[in-house]
Amino acid sequence: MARLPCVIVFLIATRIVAGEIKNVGWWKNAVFYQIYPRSFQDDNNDGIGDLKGITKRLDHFKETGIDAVWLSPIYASPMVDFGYDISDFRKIHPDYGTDADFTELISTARKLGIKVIMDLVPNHTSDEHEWFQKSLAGDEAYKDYYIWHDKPTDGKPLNNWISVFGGSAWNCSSSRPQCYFHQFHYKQPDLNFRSDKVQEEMKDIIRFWLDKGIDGFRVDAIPHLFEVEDLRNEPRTNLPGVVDGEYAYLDHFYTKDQPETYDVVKSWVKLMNDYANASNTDEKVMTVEAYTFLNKTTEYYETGCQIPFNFYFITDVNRTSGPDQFKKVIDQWLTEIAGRPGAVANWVLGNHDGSRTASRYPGRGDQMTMLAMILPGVAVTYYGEEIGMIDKTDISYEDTQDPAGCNAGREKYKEKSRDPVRTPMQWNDDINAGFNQGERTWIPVNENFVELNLAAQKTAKFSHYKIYKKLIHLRKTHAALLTGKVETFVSSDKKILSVVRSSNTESIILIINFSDTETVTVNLVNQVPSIAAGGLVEVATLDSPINEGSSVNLRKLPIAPKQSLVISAKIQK
Ligand SMILES: *[C@@H]1O[C@H](CO)[C@@H](O)[C@H](O)[C@H]1NC(C)=O
Ligand SMILES: *[C@@H]1O[C@H](CO)[C@@H](O)[C@H](O)[C@H]1NC(C)=O
Ligand SMILES: *[C@@H]1O[C@H](CO)[C@@H](O)[C@H](O)[C@H]1NC(C)=O
Ligand SMILES: *[C@@H]1O[C@H](CO)[C@@H](O)[C@H](O)[C@H]1NC(C)=O
Ligand SMILES: *[C@@H]1O[C@H](CO)[C@@H](O)[C@H](O)[C@H]1NC(C)=O
Ligand SMILES: CC(=O)N[C@H]1CO[C@H](CO)[C@@H](O)[C@@H]1O
Repeated sequence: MARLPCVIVFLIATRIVAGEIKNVGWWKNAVFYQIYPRSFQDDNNDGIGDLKGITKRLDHFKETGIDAVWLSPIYASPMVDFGYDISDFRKIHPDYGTDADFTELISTARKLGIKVIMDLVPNHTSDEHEWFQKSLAGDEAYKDYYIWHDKPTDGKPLNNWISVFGGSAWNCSSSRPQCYFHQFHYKQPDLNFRSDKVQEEMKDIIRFWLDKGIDGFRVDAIPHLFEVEDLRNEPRTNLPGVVDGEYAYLDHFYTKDQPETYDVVKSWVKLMNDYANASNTDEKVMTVEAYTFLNKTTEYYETGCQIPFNFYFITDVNRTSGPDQFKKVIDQWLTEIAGRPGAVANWVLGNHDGSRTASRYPGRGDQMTMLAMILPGVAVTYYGEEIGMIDKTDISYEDTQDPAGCNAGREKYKEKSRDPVRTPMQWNDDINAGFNQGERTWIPVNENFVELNLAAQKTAKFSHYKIYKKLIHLRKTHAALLTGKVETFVSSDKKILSVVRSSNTESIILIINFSDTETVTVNLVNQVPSIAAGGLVEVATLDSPINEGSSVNLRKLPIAPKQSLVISAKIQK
């Protein structure tokens, strides 16, 4: 009898605490920031950025108004593909620190209100992973963890599938008389997601990191998760100049975008929701990297995944694109969103695989930041872009670290190496740009750090950083940007793009002059008849003749070459 009250109390307590996901939708207007851990901050002066370094720099995000950071892989790995080849999904690579360092990072971030997202690399493991070693040895429990097929007796390849890195996607092993499938490097064997055991392993890994207090995952190269079971040959693309063995030689209808992939993502999202619900934590977030057709990328919204990355500002427009092409890229995503209830847009400007925004758009980096920040939904920033860092294009072959660059050889490494976008963060004008105080850095610092650094931009009257920070402030304080509708316009002379966000009382208008040579005069009141003729300039690009804080006549607004303005205007009743 004496025990009964305890049981009752326990049940009541459970009912009160469990069963609620907190802060649902916290991410809907958030700014996400990608940290490349090797290059962010090196605390122990070994030349490589680390977790302790990131923890010490978390104030930067708080001060700037960044809501969430995602860390590129920090897991144990032989580093054949800089951490995208994982040998233990639960261990942290010693280059980056210890479990204790990670715990400290998470708890400090939580105190500051900054969310932390981790990379999840599910398509394969390293061939040094113990699962593969056991699978290779024919261990019954691990036999089906990877995609194995019998070696053809005639010595021909199993089928015509080609790996993303080139060459056959099959490796016929000597110790197990079968061949395993690898979408990427042969040292990255693909996991078999048709095995329930593999599915459970991956869920355990997700739970493992959720238990450490993280806020979600960014899932890497998701379209490659499944391939057809019957190993049909893929058809040729017949692209000119592409030879057999190159990835572009085939159309990847049978090794990409399979319907089963969406079911797996759905099961992960459900796991994260159930987890948040049971532990009464804030909503967990999933972002996916899915380079594929627009309709296949946005299909991930149907799984409950909140942020299928929108890379169209990276892949479909460039410095020569006009306002029409920008409008098309913006409108097509917004149209897809409109057809998917609950979906929120997102805009990615750069990442560790491409070229930096300020290099892709010379003199127009701030314009791109303005687009990502003024358009509705989530804005995603790659580290260093808040200060307009540019590619370091003069890294020598000897100093090259990226395997993609090294493998291309001395003649061609510059075409392939991604090192130029991975140089140390430029904090200040001290030794090694404040990245560390050591003798060396794992990859050279861009010499322009003497002028181009965060500390200098904080003290300057106008700077890339000040523009970036002001834009975040606007997003958080103006209803037009939080929940307002969006319209896009191209002027009749095809020189000006405007993005207009409106609440009931105010419009926030981004105007971009695409002309490199002449000042264009626009009449915004013609485009948005409800606004007052007097506007306030909230943000202006650096050498704009019209400064922040100026009052302007929206019926006759001159925009200098290459300049952009963000203006607020009241709606007239
Ligand atoms: C959260 O858990 C409660 C109680 O278990 C359940 O009733 C509710 O439907 C769950 N909510 C979500 C969003 O999963
Ligand atoms: C896979 O192929 C590579 C290159 O041909 C070879 O060096 C390697 O040993 C193979 N791996 C296995 C497990 O057979
Ligand atoms: C998706 O887009 C591709 C390429 O634009 C197109 O071929 C395909 O028919 C579309 N699928 C659906 C279901 O609309
Ligand atoms: C920009 O895009 C256009 C059209 O897609 C393409 O023809 C051109 O080569 C690209 N320019 C650069 C610098 O990438
Ligand atoms: C855009 O820049 C061009 C080139 O300097 C200039 O002629 C034009 O007037 C500018 N547009 C606006 C709207 O001011
Ligand atoms: C889904 C997944 O993990 N994809 C990854 C497969 O491997 C390549 C090469 O390492 C990565 O770039 C992908 O992101």
